[in-house]
Amino acid sequence: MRTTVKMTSATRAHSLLLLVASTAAWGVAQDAGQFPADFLFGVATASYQIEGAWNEGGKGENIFDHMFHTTPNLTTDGTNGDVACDSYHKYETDIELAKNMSVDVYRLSIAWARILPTGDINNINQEGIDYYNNVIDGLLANDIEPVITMFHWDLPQKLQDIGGWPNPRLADYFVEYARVLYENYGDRVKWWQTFNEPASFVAGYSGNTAIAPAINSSGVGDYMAAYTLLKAHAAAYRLYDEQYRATQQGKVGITINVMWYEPATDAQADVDAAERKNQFYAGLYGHPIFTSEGDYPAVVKQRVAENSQAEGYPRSRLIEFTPEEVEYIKGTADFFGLNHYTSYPTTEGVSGSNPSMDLDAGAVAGDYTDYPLAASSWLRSVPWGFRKTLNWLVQQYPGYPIFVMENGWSDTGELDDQGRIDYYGAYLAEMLNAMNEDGVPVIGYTAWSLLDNFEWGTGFTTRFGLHYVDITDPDRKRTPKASSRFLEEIFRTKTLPAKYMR
Ligand code: GBH
Repeated sequence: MRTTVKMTSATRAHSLLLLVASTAAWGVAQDAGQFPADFLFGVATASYQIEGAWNEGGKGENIFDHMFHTTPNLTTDGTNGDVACDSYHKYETDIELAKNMSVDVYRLSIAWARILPTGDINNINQEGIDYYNNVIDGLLANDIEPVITMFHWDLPQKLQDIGGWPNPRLADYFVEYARVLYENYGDRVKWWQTFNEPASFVAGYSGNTAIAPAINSSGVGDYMAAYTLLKAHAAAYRLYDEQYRATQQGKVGITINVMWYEPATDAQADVDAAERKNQFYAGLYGHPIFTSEGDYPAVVKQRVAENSQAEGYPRSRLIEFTPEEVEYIKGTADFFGLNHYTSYPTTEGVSGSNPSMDLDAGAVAGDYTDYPLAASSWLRSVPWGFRKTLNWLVQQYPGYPIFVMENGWSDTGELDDQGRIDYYGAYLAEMLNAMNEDGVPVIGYTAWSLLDNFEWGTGFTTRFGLHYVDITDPDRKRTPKASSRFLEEIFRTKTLPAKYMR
């Protein structure tokens, strides 16, 4: 029995009600897990992975269109996002599916090249503006609040032609794009994230062949991209703060992926290596924004500078911030958007090419082979790592509410997806433990993903959906999986069944 649950008197009455509900549903009322009444539950998607219609409605070419059209068979099954789930045409169906899951919020991303086909505001595509107006209005008409990601990796190709994110001028383009979004949607959209998973898309410059633009400038271009996106993020936040917050009264954050790197042994060298890995992977983006001192983590600055010097570079491969830039970026978020999937046992050692972020981190991530493996080779169910991640974030970045923007499990498309149910049950339990026992301020959670969508490297061979999508059907028929029913009940009752509590 849990006795340490913190409860305000305001939530007590509501919780009592839910206790009654959970008694009826599961029998063991006292052990069910309780979310706050105002907790935001929902599902998440991303434009390139669901929309399709790659050349319809006035949309410009983006870097994934370009990469997949010029380099065939990059994905495991040879698919790409040309049609994906066809959500461009089927958004009303998708809203209905979300509605059927009793969500409070729906997280989607906007395709920059649908709004600005060539990336700049000299050419604004009204059809693109209208499309997202329809989606946003459709959500609101169903009492679902939109949570919007401005950038989930699908950069307009024209901006890649001038160098992409390593070009610091991209920050100027991004802030103009953000302005168009605030102007057109800010009256109705109250939750904004600038970027989804910086660490994942700067990998497009680290030689990762499945993430566009698939440029190999490892240990150089990826740090440049990180520098630019941090300035772009800060500029978009400050624009909102200065010109829109007073009237629109929304929140602006950024979503950072934090895989958990756990020391493989008690040896100090491994403890230090795991912490370094967390700092190189998550801290590189979190530290400049969410700490009171700002700037990149000291260990990152020091190691990249030392390695660069040893390698004969005339300067650090990390583009260092001026004191003015440190101040400019510091504090530019209203919440911490978190994507969390899994954990890795970590030891001190050498990994990665020379030069690379991995080599700079000086850590080796292993594999928890005793834990359940998803269809994705990188994903195991290690629930306790979620609780550790949440506690680490509070300790590193005190004072920021955490909105979990992605968490999910891949299989090969089973409708009776018990593996996904087990994953969600266990991860939600650890999130509740972090909230109720450790006092971590988690305010929302959107599950990845509403649909079996196009997965970046593995196409449709690994499926994260709460709904099955038949990609051989021109109509892309959607079928609810058992997990969608499982989460629906949790979302509606804001209660986690007792049997999942741990
Ligand atoms: C998220 O990335 C993305 O935001 C989302 O678009 C995606 O669909 C979802 O997760 C599921 O993958 O292939 O061994 O080189 C999660 C973080 C980082 C996980 C890159 C996969 C590649 C590992 N991803 N990583 S590997």
